[in-house]
Amino acid sequence: MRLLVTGGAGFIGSNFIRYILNARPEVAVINLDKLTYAGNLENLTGLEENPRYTFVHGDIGDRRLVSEIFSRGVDAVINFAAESHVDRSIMDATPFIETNIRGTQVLLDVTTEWWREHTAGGPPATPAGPMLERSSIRGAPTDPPAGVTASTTGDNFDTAPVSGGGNSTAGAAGGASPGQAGNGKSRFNGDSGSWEHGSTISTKDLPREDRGQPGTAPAVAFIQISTDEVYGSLGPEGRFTEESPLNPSSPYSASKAAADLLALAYHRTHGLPVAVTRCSNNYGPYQFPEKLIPLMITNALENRPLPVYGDGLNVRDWLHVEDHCRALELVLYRGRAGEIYNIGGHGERTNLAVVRTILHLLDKPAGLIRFVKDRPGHDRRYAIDPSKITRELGWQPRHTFERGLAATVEWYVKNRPWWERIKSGAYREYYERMYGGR
Ligand code: NAD
Ligand code: TDX
Repeated sequence: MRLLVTGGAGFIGSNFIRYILNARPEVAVINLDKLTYAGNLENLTGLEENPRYTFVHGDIGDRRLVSEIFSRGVDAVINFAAESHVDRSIMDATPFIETNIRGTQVLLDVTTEWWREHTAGGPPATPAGPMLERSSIRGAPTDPPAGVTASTTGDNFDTAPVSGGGNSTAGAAGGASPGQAGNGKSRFNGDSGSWEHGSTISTKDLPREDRGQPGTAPAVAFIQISTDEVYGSLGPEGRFTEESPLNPSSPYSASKAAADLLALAYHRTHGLPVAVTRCSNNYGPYQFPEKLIPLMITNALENRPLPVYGDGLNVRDWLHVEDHCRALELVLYRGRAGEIYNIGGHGERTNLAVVRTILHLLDKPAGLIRFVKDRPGHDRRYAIDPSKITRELGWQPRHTFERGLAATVEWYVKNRPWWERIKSGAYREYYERMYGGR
């Protein structure tokens, strides 16, 4: 099965790619990522030579590029790509609207086009239900189209060869690969509209169709990765269910809510087998140090102040990223089209409790905590009721917050060069703008 994973150079996407390649030998991943400030190819170190992994540098809003990727074979899409930081959306909502809404629309359009073309007689009358029969049908691999003009972003992109996973034997694994030139990569030049190195890619060099193995086909064609933030803020009681009304507070969460509704509308209108997942706050390795947990760990390690918004009593429901990845695997293989699945780790904590635990784990003084001006529109409490995914797909979180947080702190201690490079770069400028006047 060939999965198009968007935003795979970010925190959750990169964890998912590692997870799924390890868990599912029949899966090959194409990672489409724009490499914004949050995209970091170092998150995927070690996968470069993996024949089941391909990186494409580009924008999900680039229709031509997305169509080109589909023409080379895709069985399902998982859309992680997004502008993901609430504080940035307060400073400038524009990229949030562009990527989270318009980008998602382009992905949905192209996926729907593919779905129509490859579903005999058009979309099914009753869209719900597994797509087992259709899963192995994909666009026949073709040469890169002659005369492809520059992408709308003007991006160039590199592709490492795609190999069919599972029972596919052709492709790059251990031998000649499409357009391979020395470093094992072909490069599409969006400006000239041509493939560089490796002359033309011949159809016979492209990987054969992976027809999947019994039980290994996707149940849905498109998973939209959403967030509990679309539900807005809770009071001290209650938890979000899939039926809770949408009531987003920030430009970020409003853009995610719009994308959810678009995805569900493409299911209802066009029959595209879509599932929407809404998870709570993730934590774990490779999280960009602008989000609460990695920011606090890295600041504490540098003996810098820990900026806590407002009174620090806002509550988030923490989910270890690996538990999230397992939930997504289940939705991919067994989820029902047209459904929403809430994913939460039963990990409600106040921000202050999280920060104090981090300081304790690092043996740093509580005096590092600084209460700073609150975030405008700051949601007070999130809490997810994950009983639907537990009931229907048998998912349960495996990480307790205490153990997961301790392991995460340890990861940041051991991987100092990873976050130091981020913090010493463009991030510093942003950090000044965000916290300078607070
Ligand atoms: P992230 O910011 O770490 O990564 C986002 C990735 O998307 C980056 O690699 C970035 O380069 C890429 N990207 C951005 N715009 C793009 C575009 N136009 N085209 C292609 N790639 C683009 O985000 P994350 O924390 O990994 O979140 C992933 C998804 O999960 C997002 O959709 C987010 O809304 C959702 N989510 C995250 C959390 C969380 O706690 N981190 C919780 C709930 C939901
Ligand atoms: O410096 C800080 N100080 C602070 O008190 C930061 C960065 C955050 N906070 C607070 C704000 C929130 O109450 O910590 C909490 C968590 O903040 P973030 O890490 O920014 O996450 P949040 O706003 O809850 O959103 C996250 O979870 C839902 C992700 O960033 C979103 O992508 C996801 O949809």
